[in-house]
Amino acid sequence: SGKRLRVLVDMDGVIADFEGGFLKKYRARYPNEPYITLEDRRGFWVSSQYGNLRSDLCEKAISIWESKDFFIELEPLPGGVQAVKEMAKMENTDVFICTSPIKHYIHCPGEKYAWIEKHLGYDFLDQIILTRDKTVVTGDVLIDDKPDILGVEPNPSWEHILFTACHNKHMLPSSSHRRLLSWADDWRGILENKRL
Ligand code: DGP
Repeated sequence: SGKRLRVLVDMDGVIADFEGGFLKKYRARYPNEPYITLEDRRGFWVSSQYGNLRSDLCEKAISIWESKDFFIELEPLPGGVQAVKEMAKMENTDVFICTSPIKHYIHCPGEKYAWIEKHLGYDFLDQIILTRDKTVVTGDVLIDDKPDILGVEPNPSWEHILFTACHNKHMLPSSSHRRLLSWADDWRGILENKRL
């Protein structure tokens, strides 16, 4: 058909290595405290799992991503930046980075813009959508590692493609989700399928 395809790509856990960046900085700041390896991560909320390990570790975990330079210093996940650049060059395709900033807003939103400029280039700053509710954003696909994407719109326009991450890889195959196992997986096939 002649219609353009709108692809929404999440940032943390999809193109930026939030989990790896968190663990590295948590261990550096709290070298004598217990931690959860990426292999043992379960559940989307890092602070919940750390709080279950020991109640005071919840706020220690939060202190990491609320710190200056946490978001700008996240490493790109393998293949993510290249895939997004490639996607953006495809015919009849509009790509947006759709990301939820944390509510401690002093550093995070600006550093997310800086990360996009650094890794995807200045022109990509036009493609950023910062929202705490992705259900009100319209699109054909949303590539996101969060298993439950909820908000005020009960029937979002996008199909949620679950991007595999350490915290969701053990989840049983869900009838409501197709998966992208990594950026080496067939994201082009998913896009071509959505164009039909
Ligand atoms: P998104 O990936 O766009 O859904 O954004 C979710 C953000 O929340 C991302 O920056 C990761 C962060 N995050 C991960 N675990 C926790 C947590 O336990 N508490 C809070 N407040 N944020 C978390």
